[in-house]
Amino acid sequence: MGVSTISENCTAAVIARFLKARGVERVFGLCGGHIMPIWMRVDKEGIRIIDARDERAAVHMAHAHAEITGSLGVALITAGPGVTNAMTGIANAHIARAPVLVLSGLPPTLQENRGALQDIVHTDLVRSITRYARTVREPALVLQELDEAVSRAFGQGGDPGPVYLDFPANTLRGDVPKVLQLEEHFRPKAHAVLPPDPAAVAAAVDLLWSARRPLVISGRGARNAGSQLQRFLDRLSGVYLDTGESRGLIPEEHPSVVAAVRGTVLGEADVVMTLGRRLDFQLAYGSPAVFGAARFVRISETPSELRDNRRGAVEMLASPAAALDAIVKAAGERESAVDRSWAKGLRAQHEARSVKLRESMAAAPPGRDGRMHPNRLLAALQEKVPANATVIADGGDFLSFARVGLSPGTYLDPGSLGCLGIGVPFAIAASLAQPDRLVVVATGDGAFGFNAIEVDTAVRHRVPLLIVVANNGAWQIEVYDQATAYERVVGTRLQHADYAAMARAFGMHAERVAGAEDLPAAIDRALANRPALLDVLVTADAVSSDAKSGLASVPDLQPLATWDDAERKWRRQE
Ligand SMILES: Cc1ncc(C[n+]2csc(CCOP(=O)(O)OP(=O)(O)O)c2C)c(N)n1
Ligand SMILES: [Mg+2]
Repeated sequence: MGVSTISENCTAAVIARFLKARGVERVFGLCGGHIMPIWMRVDKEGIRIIDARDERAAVHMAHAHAEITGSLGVALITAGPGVTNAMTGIANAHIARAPVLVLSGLPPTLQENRGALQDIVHTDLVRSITRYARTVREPALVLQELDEAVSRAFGQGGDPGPVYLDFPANTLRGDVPKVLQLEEHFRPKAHAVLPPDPAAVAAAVDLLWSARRPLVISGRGARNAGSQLQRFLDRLSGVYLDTGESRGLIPEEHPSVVAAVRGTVLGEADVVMTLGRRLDFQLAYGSPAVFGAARFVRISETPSELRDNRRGAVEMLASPAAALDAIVKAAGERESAVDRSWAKGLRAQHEARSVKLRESMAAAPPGRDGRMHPNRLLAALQEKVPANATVIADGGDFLSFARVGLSPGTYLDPGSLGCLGIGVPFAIAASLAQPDRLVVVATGDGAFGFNAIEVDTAVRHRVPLLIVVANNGAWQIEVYDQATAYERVVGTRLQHADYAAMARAFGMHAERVAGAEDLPAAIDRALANRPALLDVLVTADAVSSDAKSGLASVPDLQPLATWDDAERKWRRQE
């Protein structure tokens, strides 16, 4: 062959060495000629390649790797349809603000614009869903582009999120001059700590420590500040809500945790502190219609989480861990004005509701079709799944049930993009990143279908995950919306397809379960034979809280019907 990648100084080799130097142990990808030089060099560096069956799944995997480890997730995808397939995954990482590096190829520059195979301008396609999207044609500039892209991915100077680079095939084969292979570009960069402004710290202490009913809400940006947050909550004695983005950050036993009475808390708090959390649709956009006259303290090291929708009485562009430490230190021995009986009352309500939920889940009656309630399945799973397990929830109704019904150590779901299909790919990356933990996918049958082929990837790479499909033969949350709002159901019913047989075709242990009494033994067998899939027939009659709240019907002003009503009323007043 005339073209080869044998030179130790070719661009592809330098890219692979860069990834190695940055501590990348595995990349997720799908091969193609336009990236072959990188693919082969990455392997030669001893970086493991997890070869997926769709570029979208590969990017979902890189995304989950980033979420779970806090380090860079890397996806290696080919040109043209490789990039267009990947776009859903990139968009999801963009909304989630996850540090993902996507690398792709291009036809050789000598064929540019001549109608070459897979020639399409990728950077234009991904521009709006990446922090940085560039084509690198000059080998001499490859290292500085990689270095910059990774810094942007981690949000140095902006928001974190996915970044994209591609390289024409001839660039990958071209040599990077030795003198330009500078150590400063290879060297891993420490995450810069943004110290809080002392004046803002003093103002935050004044506001929080004089509040009667302070509420703290954490999100993505708080993930590495768990111990600092716990100390802060111990001192303040306010109440606390995690959100999907930072689920499990504070242990359930902590007296500030009041997740089960979220709706009440939002309306009662007088000071609300957001820590690395956007005031997005899950938090009613921070609207006064829902939060009343509460004043806000906004803390984040990321602009998008600092002042979206509501301005803070105090705003701190600072690293959450450093900010919390500074606040606790500045508060010193000062006694907070928190209404202890209010906080205690909410905690008691939370505990009572949680206990009631557990009891009612295990006893949930079957539907009119005689099939088991999804909560029966979740109760059986909760019994068997260790407390430190990672759960990936996916689907419509079933996601809604699983979010409440399972209490794992780590939790991921489709996030604010509502990106159905992340289940299996997220779980593959999560399991590889946490080999000592059980990783469970709890997915609706519809959601499972998008990336169902990735059971093959799990088998080939011996990834010991457990997939549980809640098979109600429908995109059920949409069925419910149609039936209640339109009195007609169209294009939302599926079949009770045999997903267990499908998984067995790829060599996975799989069983179909129809009876709730058969679940414990089936779960035991599945846990002992991972990777495994359980295809569990559940009733379509179960109405989830997301279905009831009107989330699926997309009201005009707010995501939930009650918030929408409140917002309407509030806007009408003069
Ligand atoms: C990629 C994508 N397509 C469509 C939707 C709209 N959607 C949201 S929930 C849902 C139904 C999910 O069905 P399933 O996974 O079977 O869960 P179920 O509601 O039946 O429990 C659909 C179609 C979406 N969020 N994402
Ligand atoms: Mg379904």
